[in-house]
Amino acid sequence: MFRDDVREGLSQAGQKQLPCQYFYDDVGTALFEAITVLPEYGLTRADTRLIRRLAPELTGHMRAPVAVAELGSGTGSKTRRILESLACSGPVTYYPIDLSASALARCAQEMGAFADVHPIEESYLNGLRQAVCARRPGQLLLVLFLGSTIGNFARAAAQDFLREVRACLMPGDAMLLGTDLIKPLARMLLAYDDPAGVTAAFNRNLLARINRELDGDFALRNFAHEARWDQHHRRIEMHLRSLEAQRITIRAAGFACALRKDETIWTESCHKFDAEEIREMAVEAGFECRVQWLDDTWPFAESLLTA
Ligand code: AVJ
Repeated sequence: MFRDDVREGLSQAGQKQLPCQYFYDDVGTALFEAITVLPEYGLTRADTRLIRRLAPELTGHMRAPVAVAELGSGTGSKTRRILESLACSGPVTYYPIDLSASALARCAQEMGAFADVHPIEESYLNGLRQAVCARRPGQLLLVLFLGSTIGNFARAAAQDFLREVRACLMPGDAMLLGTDLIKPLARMLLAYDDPAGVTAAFNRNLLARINRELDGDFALRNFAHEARWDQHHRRIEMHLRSLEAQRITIRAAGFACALRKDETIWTESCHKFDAEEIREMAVEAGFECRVQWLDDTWPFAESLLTA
């Protein structure tokens, strides 16, 4: 719950943190849409290019009838091509799973032309379990986890997550996993700290959201956006650095905290992978990595993992 997670994250003795899932209020979702069209942020375009390439090949790996469950579907904009392609060989049932009711409503509206849509407003695994229960006899299940959202998990948690997904599936089912790959450092840092300041606004909006929804008194100009590369964990970290010593009160959480000058709040981890590592994680989780599609403009992989 937002209030409790904020209190817990900001009362940490060591590194203060705020969970990245709270980036996505309406303002944050709009800012993220803007990030996806930035020249410096090639991730979403690479994901879209690969989906355009692989969609026609999917029917070769998944015989109809197919049910598609998408984790973190958002509005489902990238999924249309996959549904269209699968619909060529039979009726498709689509379960978009997301915590945002407004995104799910738009998704149902836009995807209704290509599939029988059943939105599930739930967290990833709870939603997947609902979709598994709802699937009809003889229907294969294709789980979509696109856009390198898995990168927000720590590596061990990502491995556990893949195992949990595998445990929900039957032989013949599959998962399509999108992962951003390691690339030259300068390119990775620019993608999370663009000159136009869109990512900085996306990051600071988290403080603005606390002010809006939890009656906080963060002065946003007192915080600098920072993107760092952690070589050991092979991840980009986003932080908000306090430009001076300050005291923050969050009235709706009955809580106040002090920040030292240069102390940071850690707001997101974006782990980067290599293609072989994904294949190893798949096998470790009980999948077979059937095919990997790699983008050659922006290092990114789509991996089809079969159960
Ligand atoms: C939506 C988690 C894939 O990690 O690149 C973009 C979020 N954060 N810019 C990513 C994000 C800053 C994005 N994911």
